[in-house]
Amino acid sequence: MRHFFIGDIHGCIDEAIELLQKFSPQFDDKIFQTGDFINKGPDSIGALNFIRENNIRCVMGNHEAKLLRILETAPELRTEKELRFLESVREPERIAKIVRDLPLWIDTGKFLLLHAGLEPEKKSLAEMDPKWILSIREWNGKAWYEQASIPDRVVIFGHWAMNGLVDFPHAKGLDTGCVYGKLLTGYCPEENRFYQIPAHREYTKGKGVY
Ligand SMILES: [Mn+2]
Repeated sequence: MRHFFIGDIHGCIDEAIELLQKFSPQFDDKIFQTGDFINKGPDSIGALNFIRENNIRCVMGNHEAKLLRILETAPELRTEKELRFLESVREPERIAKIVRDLPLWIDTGKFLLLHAGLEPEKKSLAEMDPKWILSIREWNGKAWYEQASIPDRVVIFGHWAMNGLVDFPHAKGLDTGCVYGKLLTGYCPEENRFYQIPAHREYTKGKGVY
């Protein structure tokens, strides 16, 4: 049995399919994804179907959380930007039904999967503010993973495309900016191997906001 962790897909379905083909899953392999499989890129619905068809276990990303937040807002109070978000994911209600149940983290006993990272200065995940689990990059000007870890766990995360691949014994960062025309990354700990697929194109401009 192997574990395979896929980074932030953001609707880049062609690259996601290629990445999984490259890994070539066997029946007893367990596949996971770091969240943010929707929005920004070309095909959020395709990404949702990909996740479901391949029994991929995901955590909540900030973009899934944002979708739920917008849908909870009364329609007349939604901003232009929020309306564009709903339009771009095409079937927001259908996606919401699935992402509503996504956990903030998945703990396998060896690996701890979450979207962005750990809130430093907190002893356990339960004490951490979900806001940070979904969105942290730096804390006091330094990367969170230089200041936080969980004993006996490798933390697997995404979210920080601008920072790129992170490869420390206690933390692996898998968002390598596929939607920004860079790479889609997967990680298999049993093989100690990162799998990567180059983006077919630049789907959206970074604008410094990743
Ligand atoms: Mn994110």
